[in-house]
Amino acid sequence: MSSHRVVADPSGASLAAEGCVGPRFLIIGAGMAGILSAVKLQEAGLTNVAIYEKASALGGTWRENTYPGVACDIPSHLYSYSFAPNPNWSHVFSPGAEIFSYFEEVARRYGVDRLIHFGAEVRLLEWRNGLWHLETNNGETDEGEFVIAATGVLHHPKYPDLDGLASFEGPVFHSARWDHSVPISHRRVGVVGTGSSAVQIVGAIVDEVAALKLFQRTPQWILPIENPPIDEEDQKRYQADPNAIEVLRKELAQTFEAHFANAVVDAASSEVKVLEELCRANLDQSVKDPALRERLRPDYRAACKRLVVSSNFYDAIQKPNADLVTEAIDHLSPTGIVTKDGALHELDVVVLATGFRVDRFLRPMDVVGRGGVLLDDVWADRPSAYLSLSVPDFPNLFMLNGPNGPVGNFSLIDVAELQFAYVEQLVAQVLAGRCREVSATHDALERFEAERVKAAQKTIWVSGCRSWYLDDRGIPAAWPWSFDHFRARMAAPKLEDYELVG
Ligand code: N01
Repeated sequence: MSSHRVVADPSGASLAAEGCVGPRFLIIGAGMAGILSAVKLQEAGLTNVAIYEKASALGGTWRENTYPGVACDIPSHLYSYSFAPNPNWSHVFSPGAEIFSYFEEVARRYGVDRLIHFGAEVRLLEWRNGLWHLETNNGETDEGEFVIAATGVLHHPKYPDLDGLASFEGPVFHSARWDHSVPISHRRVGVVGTGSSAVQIVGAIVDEVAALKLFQRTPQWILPIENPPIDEEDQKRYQADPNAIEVLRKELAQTFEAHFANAVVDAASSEVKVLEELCRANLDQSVKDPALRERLRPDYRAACKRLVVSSNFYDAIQKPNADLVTEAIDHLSPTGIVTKDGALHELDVVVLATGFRVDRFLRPMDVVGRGGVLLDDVWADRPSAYLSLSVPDFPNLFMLNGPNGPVGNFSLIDVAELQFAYVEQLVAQVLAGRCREVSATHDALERFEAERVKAAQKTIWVSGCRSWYLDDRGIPAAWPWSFDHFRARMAAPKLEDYELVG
């Protein structure tokens, strides 16, 4: 450990430092959770921090998703750091570019931007002699006592395995790799997929394109939520009185917890039934043509897949230049998409809104733990981590928004803040000299996995649909308990579930 003295609160619950440096923290990723970690470490006086970011800009998902219509489906005043409320949000659900600017501004304000090594993709993390050794693809190396993996969940685009994809002569790109050099005005655009990304894209581009074809493999339930602008008067009120934002945040958090986060983990809950009713009424009232309405009607329960919210999707798909294609895709030809019935849908541009590989986390980097254990081997079947943040034999490495954590229907910022406060308490064990290494025990992880898999049987996610929540066994890779339970588990670590070494 560095010679600079770092002191821990005698309770072990909070951190403080004397001098400007202490143990070194290597943060992987300069997205929402990476920025949060750097802010919180500095706040605790732990200033020996480096952030490694593979791209040339910060912002994570908000840097990568720039497709037309991109926005967060968590209200902006809730999808903000608790320590950095933003009185100036333009909409209840503000656009992606505004969220991106918010993260840039917070990073600048808290001096996080100067800690970031851009263009530095971590290719190796290896635990050697009590330190994490890091190597990047551009030849940088570093060493530190702690690693915070803030690598995101919805990060690696999933490209569909469609025959003839390469033969299509026009531009083809993934929703998270939108090619802004490709004009779409007055062109024929095909969108593959009907998740949150596709629904936002369709609503945003339908009036601009000549023809829009939406290739639907599975219909979605759509929850109608309006997105009004926040007027100047309210913005001024929030500027003058930060407490007003705090009150609003509390209200929003309560609403989201009660009606979404806590509801979806109980398929029999009355709140889920309310969501189902709202979605059914939305479809019945919004779509005039009975045949189209039935083609848009899912045969599974609302919220089984990640619930899609939209105030304009049904309008968009009923426009004269829009066409819902429900026949399965057979292949792509040089001029368009050919469906199983042999029809050629001629297109100029194809957008693959086909989702993400959600089992990657730290990968593809090589992570080598104690005794040469490879994370790739440990996760050969599927990723797992105790409470989604610690893996046995990978000491002093903590994940934010790691495997099987709360991923949907609540602000991931709140999730990451609670996780970080928990991680700080584990780090405090080391800083207080109680140990040099801390990681979950094998037994704790096994117990957690067994409990999680059992609890998942009650959730709406296993009520009969295909979704990105489900792992290769059909078990939701998500937190299957209420948000209150998550908050309670994050309040303080049970140290008996951790191996404290040295
Ligand atoms: O991805 P998805 P997404 N042939 O995985 C279809 C967050 N997010 O990017 O349902 C044909 O949900 C697939 O079909 P099916 C949010 O958490 C949030 O839209 O599997 N189709 C599905 O329709 C969200 O849940 C926001 O049958 C194929 C679609 O592609 C998550 O990101 C905005 C196919 C993929 O849907 C992911 O959303 C955007 C194939 N071979 C994203 N392969 C907001 O905050 C896949 N599909 C608003």
